Parts: sequence; structure tokens; C-alpha cells
Amino acid sequence: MSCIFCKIAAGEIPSTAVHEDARIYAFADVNPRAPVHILIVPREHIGSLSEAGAHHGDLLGHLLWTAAEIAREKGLGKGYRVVINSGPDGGQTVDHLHLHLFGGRQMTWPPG
Ligand code: DGP
Repeated sequence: MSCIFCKIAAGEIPSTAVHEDARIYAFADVNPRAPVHILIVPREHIGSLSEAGAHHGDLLGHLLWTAAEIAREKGLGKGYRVVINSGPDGGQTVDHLHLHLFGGRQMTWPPG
């Protein structure tokens, strides 16, 4: 297993846990771009959103719902942003599907 997010989700590499259950793990981003910047990953290795299959629909929904749940726990009542970078043009740098949850400041649009 060489994937860094697989190792983080398995506890083999230290991280600051925010939330976890049998299917997913959420932790603080090492290079935060907002006062709240959390990564939410499936424990199952899925390389990117484009590699997710129809059978992952429930898992994808659970990842999104968990982002909203963490946002509530973090008091992000004024709003937040959830981002999935997919592939090189999408800006994905770690090849394990992950959601970014950003909050605690005004977001700008369009993203870069
Ligand atoms: P992306 O560019 O969408 O693939 O985002 C990858 C994010 O992962 C980036 O914001 C930095 C974060 N990251 C990379 N390596 C580590 C790590 O070892 N620990 C933590 N906590 N975050 C990491």
C-alpha cells in the first residue's frame, strides 16, 4: 500500500483526525488554505472521482453528507465550500479521492 491517504486513513501516518467511521476518515489538511480546511477521504482506495463507479454512489453521498455534518460541527453556519479536484487539469495532487471542506472566510469565485 503506497498511497499516502490510505496510510493516513489506516493510522500509519499521523494526522489530526476530525471525524471517522467505518467507511471514511476526515482530517486537517497539512497546508490549510482557509481557517477550516479538512480533507474527507474514503477508506477504500479510489484514485479519483473519475475512477468512482456506479456502485460507489452511496459512498459518494456519504462523503458529501459528512462534509455538511462536519461543517455543522465546526459552526460554519455562514457557509463553506466543498471541492473535489480530479485529475491533473483539476489540480489533483494526491491520487486518492478526497473532498476539501473550506470554511471560516469569504470564498472567492471563480476558483483559480
Ligand atoms: P489535491 O491538490 O486536491 O490533491 O489536495 C491534496 C491535499 O492534500 C493538499 O491540500 C495537501 C494535502 N496533503 C498532502 N499530503 C498530506 C499529508 O501527508 N497530510 C495531510 N494532513 N495533508 C496532506
